[in-house]
Amino acid sequence: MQDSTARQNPSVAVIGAGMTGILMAIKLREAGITDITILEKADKLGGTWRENTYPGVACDVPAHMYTYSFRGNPEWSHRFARGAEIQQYFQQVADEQGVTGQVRFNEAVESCHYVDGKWQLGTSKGTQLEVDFVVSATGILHHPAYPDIEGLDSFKGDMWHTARWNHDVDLAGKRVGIIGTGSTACQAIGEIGHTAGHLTVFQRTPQWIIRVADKSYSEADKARLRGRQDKLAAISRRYAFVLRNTFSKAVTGSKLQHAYMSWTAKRNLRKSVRDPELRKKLTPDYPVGCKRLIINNTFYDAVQRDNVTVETTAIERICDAGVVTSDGVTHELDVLILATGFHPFNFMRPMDLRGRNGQTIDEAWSKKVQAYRSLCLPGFPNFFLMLGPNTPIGNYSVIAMSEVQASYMLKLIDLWRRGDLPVVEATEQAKQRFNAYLREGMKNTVWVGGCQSWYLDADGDPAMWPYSWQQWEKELQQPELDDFVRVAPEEAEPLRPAA
Ligand code: NA7
Repeated sequence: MQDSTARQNPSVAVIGAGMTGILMAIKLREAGITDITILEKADKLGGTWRENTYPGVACDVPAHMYTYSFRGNPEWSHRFARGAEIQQYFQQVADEQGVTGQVRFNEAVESCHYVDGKWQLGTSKGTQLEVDFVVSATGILHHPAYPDIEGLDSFKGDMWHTARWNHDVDLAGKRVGIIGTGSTACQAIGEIGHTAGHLTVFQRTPQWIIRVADKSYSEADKARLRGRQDKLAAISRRYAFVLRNTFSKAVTGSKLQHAYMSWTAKRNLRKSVRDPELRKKLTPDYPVGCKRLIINNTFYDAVQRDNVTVETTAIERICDAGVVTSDGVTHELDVLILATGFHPFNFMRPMDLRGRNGQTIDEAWSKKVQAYRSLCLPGFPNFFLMLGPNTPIGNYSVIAMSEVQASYMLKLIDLWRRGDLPVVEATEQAKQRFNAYLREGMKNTVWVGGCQSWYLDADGDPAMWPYSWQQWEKELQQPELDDFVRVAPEEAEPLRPAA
């Protein structure tokens, strides 16, 4: 074990400079840890908000709640902030806090191996780094999922994924197709329905949608909030109170809240879509909230425009001219947009991550993608996975979740600094206990309602937090020492062969 002086200022590598990476850099420094290296694969920070620039991109959590608790933002233009201003907010906070200057841009971590009590990192620039701790802040939804449809590459027009928007192509007057009707597609359709000559929406599964008024903030509104972090915090708390007691409860077992949420979504569809045939096409056959509930005010209006068609016949293949559906019709297109979501279980891949004894992350996760408290992986000492498996709580702010995780993680690092933990490594038993507890809670949730969604892992189990927000906060208040390895494996007495 290192001596206590060497442990006072551990070296930490933070992988990723998105919302959680920026947060970690700030929180580590507040805890007196100064030896921090932030490695970012791209040339800008911002993560998901840097990558998603499609028309209509916005956050579906109210902006005043989708901020760091220590830095409210008086400048939001709308209740639901637009992608570009969220990106600007993160950029601004990182600049103010001196984080931007600490980021090594265009430097992806390619390998990360635990060797002799330290993490050794190799980057795309060919540099090597040795640190005590690694924080993987690589985000959940950043590996675009391309659909496995025959002939996808044969399409002769322009084609792109929503997370790789091609701003060089003007959609005005063009025949555009979009595959998918998730949160991203609904936002994009609301915008491109106005510009495309004709838009065909290829819908495999309809979604439940609710409207929440998106008020815009005037200059006077903003002026009232400038310099008033107390007021901003109060607004954030009000939104958090509402979300915790409505959406979060509705998806995790409250029958009353779920009935209300269902009524709201069904009423929205009934009131918004006049044509009964179209309404039927847009009516899901699974419980409200089973897939992530879509908060959107533009989709239903867009699909009722004369230049927009909702196509529900299954896609058979893609050909050079467009999309061929199973009824034999070829939908000729100039542009095909893939709003087909992300691979949420890839986390820090394709990084070559190896823990103790050379165990790879693929080996550790060969049976199931699981963690202890979403954050720690047995066999991977002093390694933290921000927003890891079972973090999301339905439609809640991931920033709030990250802040709770960050504070829990710093308590663990403190235990290591004081020498109370030889390494920060959850035991396999603790991980199994934690995951059994999650499975138990999952039975009461709406996510086991029989739908397909990115919430589900390869076995069809929801990788969500199945209890309340309050429970999440309470359980991450203090680490339970017994759930962690107490003797560093390399220092444990070697087992004697039986006599
Ligand atoms: P989602 O919510 O995963 O939506 C993906 C959409 O793409 C969904 O409608 C899928 O239909 C559809 N899809 C995926 N593959 C295919 C194929 N092969 N054929 C037809 N349709 C397909 O991703 P989003 O980007 O919208 O949202 C992700 C999150 O980002 C969102 O929840 C917010 O948190 C931010 P399906 O429903 O599977 O039938």
